[in-house]
Amino acid sequence: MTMTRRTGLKTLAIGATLALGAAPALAQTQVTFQHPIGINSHYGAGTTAFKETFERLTNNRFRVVYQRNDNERETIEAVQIGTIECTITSTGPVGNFVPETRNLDVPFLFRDTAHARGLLDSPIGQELLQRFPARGIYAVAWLENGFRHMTNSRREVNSPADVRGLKVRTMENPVHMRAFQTLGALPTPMAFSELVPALQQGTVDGQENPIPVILNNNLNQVQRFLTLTGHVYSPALLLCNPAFVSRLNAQDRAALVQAGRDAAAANRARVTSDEQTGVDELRRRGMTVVTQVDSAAFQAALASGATQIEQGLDSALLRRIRDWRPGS
Ligand code: EAX
Repeated sequence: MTMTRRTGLKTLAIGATLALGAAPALAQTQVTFQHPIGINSHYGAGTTAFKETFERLTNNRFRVVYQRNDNERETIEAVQIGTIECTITSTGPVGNFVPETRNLDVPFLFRDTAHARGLLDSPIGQELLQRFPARGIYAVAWLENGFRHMTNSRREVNSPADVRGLKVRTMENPVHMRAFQTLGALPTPMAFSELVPALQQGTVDGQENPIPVILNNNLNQVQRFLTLTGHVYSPALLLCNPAFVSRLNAQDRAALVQAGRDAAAANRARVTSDEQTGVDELRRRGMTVVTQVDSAAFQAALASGATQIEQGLDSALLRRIRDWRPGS
């Protein structure tokens, strides 16, 4: 295997050792894909589907290589400067790059998964994707992280009152931080890469994430209590470096778009299956799970702080999202 380097993209000559009468070596361009949580996860299902489709539709002129990176802000910056080609990230830190996406991070904004997925696939969701190029990022597709739930190692959380005083790790997301402040918690923003050590050392008592993340990252090993708050929907995005995309010919660009669609479908299917089986699995791993949650109380507690939580957001867009119905 020989390596040559050209404009940051790696071109690989495969079969260079096959000297005698061999067909000329197939030049392959490497597409470096980074995201957290590993390949055996809801994000990994997206990456695997993307790889399969993109390599097939480009006749293996490209090779998608996955690398784990649990710091989403870092992977977005790497996509912007072109040290990697693509990433899958939650909207957690994305608002720091494309502030319009923060509108999606409001607690209890989406009624259910169908509302969230439908809205993101609708013109409203697609319009938001068009806000990325101006910030040096090509947004390929909406993927999914899932509805977020609370875990902690101090006590069972059954109502908003139980959250008061808990040190809770949040994503680097001011909307989420304001929401937990409203509940009387002490929010600490940090990258996912710092979460497990912070929980082990007791820097924070708890955190909140969708079942696929808690499951696939074995957070049951550092957290005792899980409460199915479902307090906010967590979208994810497949983002690529604009220069990489602009170098693609029309056929390869179409392959990228199709690979994005297949990635979204595989990712969502994995979230659905993790959510169906994950709670029992986490209970089996020893977590104490609170399923009967007073969701109305959480919604009321957060509604009392709505002005503060939604400050600086687009109230007209929030109304459109809340009012969205399939076919509307
Ligand atoms: O995107 O930071 C988080 O809690 C995210 O949910 C995680 O990185 C997966």
